[in-house]
Amino acid sequence: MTETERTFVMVKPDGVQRGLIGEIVSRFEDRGLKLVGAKFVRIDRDLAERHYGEHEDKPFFGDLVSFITSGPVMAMVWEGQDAVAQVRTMMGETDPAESAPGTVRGDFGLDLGRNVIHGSDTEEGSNEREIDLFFDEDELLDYERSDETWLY
Ligand code: RTP
Ligand code: MG
Repeated sequence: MTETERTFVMVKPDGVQRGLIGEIVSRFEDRGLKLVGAKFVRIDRDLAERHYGEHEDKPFFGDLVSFITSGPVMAMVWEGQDAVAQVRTMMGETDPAESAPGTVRGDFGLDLGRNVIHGSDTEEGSNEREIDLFFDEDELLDYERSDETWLY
């Protein structure tokens, strides 16, 4: 049984610099997901370290925090049936070189660092944790689209 859920998505600094926000938003809209929150922000070091806290002992942690704080990001919350897994599928693999054409990273990613997009992973609670880090409750909008019969 599929479940309506929310997931946290971010166009990373490289995606913003390359003008890929619209392209990425379009893909999720076309897939039928619903945008329920969005903000264009520059992440500070504290938020970056909390967001990527699971990687704090990894050798790439310093570079990852520097990169994600290097310029503005487009932070979003998307809702739909199995939204977390759907977005992960549409993103591709962590390494663009291993990502299938048709995925965001397979089409636009350059390397492990500059991989354009972040999405919550499927680990239980990751999506809620990341949404809470970036958004207040009143910044997430409940609304009906014109045709809920044909979309989620
Ligand atoms: P993300 O969290 O950014 O959506 O990426 P992900 O789930 O696909 O991959 P994750 O394992 O969570 O890694 C987070 C980010 O760290 C960088 N990374 N570098 N040098 C390395 O071996 C390495 N491994 C991961 C990537 O930029 C990845 O997106
Ligand atoms: Mg991850």
